[in-house]
Amino acid sequence: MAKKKELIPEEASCDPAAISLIGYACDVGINTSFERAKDITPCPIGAGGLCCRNCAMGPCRLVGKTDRGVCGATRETVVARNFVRGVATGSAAHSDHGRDLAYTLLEAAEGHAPDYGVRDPYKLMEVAGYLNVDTKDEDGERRPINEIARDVALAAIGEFGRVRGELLYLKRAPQKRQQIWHEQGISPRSIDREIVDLLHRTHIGNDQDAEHLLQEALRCSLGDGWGGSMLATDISDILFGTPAPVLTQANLGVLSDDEVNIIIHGHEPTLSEMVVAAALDPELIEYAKSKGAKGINLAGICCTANETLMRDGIPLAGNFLQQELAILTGAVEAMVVDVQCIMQGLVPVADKYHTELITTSPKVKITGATHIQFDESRAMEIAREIVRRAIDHYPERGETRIPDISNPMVPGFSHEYIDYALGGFYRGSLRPLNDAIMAGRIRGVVANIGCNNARIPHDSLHNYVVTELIKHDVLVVETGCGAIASAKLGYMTPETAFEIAGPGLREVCETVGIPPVLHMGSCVDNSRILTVLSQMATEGGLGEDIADIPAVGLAPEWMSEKALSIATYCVASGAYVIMGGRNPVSGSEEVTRLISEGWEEKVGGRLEFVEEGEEIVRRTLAHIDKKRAALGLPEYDPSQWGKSGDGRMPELLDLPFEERIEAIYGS
Ligand code: NFS
Repeated sequence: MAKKKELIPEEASCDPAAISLIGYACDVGINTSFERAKDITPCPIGAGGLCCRNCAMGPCRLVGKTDRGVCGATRETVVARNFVRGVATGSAAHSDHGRDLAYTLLEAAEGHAPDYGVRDPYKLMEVAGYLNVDTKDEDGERRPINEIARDVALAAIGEFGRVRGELLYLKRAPQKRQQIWHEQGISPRSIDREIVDLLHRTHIGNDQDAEHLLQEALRCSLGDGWGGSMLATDISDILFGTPAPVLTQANLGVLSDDEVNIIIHGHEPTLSEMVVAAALDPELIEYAKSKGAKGINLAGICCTANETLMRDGIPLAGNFLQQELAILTGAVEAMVVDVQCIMQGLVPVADKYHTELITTSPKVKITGATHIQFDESRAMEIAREIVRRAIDHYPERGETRIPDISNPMVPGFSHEYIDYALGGFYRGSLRPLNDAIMAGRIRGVVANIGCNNARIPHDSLHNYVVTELIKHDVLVVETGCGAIASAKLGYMTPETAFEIAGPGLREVCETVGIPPVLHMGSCVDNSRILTVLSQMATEGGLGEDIADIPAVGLAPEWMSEKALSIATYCVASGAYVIMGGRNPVSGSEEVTRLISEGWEEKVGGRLEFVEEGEEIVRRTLAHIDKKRAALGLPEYDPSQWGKSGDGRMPELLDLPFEERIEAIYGS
């Protein structure tokens, strides 16, 4: 019998906090996703998209001489159908999240959810404008905030099932982009309709033309990016505040040895914002003290973490592959989850500890977990109940092993804040960013986003590509688990610019006081990146469309279907997108061509899957330089920059005065 492969922690992750806990799990024989990824060999047929199980005549595995399924479906059709089903599911997940927030706003505005309200009225007014909601009455007087909020919520909900026309938010894209969508017939008619339409097409006996299927995937994903996700971001900002920078910490070291630790995990801010408030309640803090704890400590995992991080500075415990590891610290009294990216593997791990895993969404129950269903009308009451339960577990805590590892970070870069940082309150603008790109101080912009994937050493590709890019003067913006990887690495402080960024990027970061890697939020907040790109395109100097900008989207460790939807809407918006890991359409050369060259001809963006970090960086920089050349911008030349700025001060201060003056001003 073959010897079982051993899990080597240093090969499974490059995060020292994760490595120590993976090692511990191996020592005590607790099964985690790292162990399971080692034990389960991925099915090579499914991995390439070649297994069709859309009807009961199959599953048909199109390998070897089998080039058609029982119904006659070709490899192209099967591979494309599998891919677009992923896009539809990802769009559904993001968009349904947006819908739930719109209903929360409606409940709040109508007085049925008394714990919620409009926290950012400016954002409400802006969104009212996009959704054609009047903010003034017939006499020109400002309507009451709650009336506007109600109408905004209803208009937002209407976008999901819009009867005629197309999504209102599409007009937020540059004119040229809107024109391309119209010419290609891919402007989404409503959010839900495109998802249903795409799923309908993949039923047996429907759309059996790979290119045609992929065309609808573009439309469906646009309903996510410029619809469901953008609404999710906007309404979260209205309800919970638009993010601005805040100082906090990232990695498992944020857990506390002498406080009640509660982890919030999942994606929606609705309950977690209430848990944040409940954890500050003096009565509950006293209750925690009565159980022997010093207080209550909250930390987040995945995108719920990103939501509360961006707005409240709640520290990050870790990203997707750290969810089981957090429980292995033995220091977590409760893990409270809502929707998406929650591993069922949490249950057996939590069973070994005093940790209570609590599901809260009406859409998510996990066998073996406690279910406390969330209800907006009793939000604070439920949050308090959850916090109280966590406190009750504190006396059951045994030995803990919290890695003493965390890094400071400054998140909170909403597009509104970036505008403000670059231009101030009265003349907020992206002009300085465009100017820096045009001059070549910033070579280009990369959005590095997406998940962890247990098939790829945890955080390794995120860390590699981000380091290489900022070294080469590329400004990196991030969301999701990619952002958490960079935060843990310590890249999200302005000081990082001195140490790692290339000379031009460093000058910009010093001038504005920003990190070279900007945390822009959760995965639905990729809509913030679309907004920034649109503004850059309309600001002038970088062409007139998103496709003209020297920018690339990366998801080097992707694994979720939401990532497929994000990648597809970024391509449909004109971006070049590279995803790491396995190519899910590798079973068909034709589909691989259709999503790259094929989509580039239609919409200007292309999607590629590349496994090696070096190649991802090479293609990214080549694309940025190609776009710079097409715009007639000067060739990237880092030797021009870095002769000014605070970053040189430590080195200059060591020089005698005369030499220092000469170094600064020349002889
Ligand atoms: Ni995005 Fe966020 Fe992480 Fe991936 Fe999951 S948490 S929505 S899907 S795993 S980045």
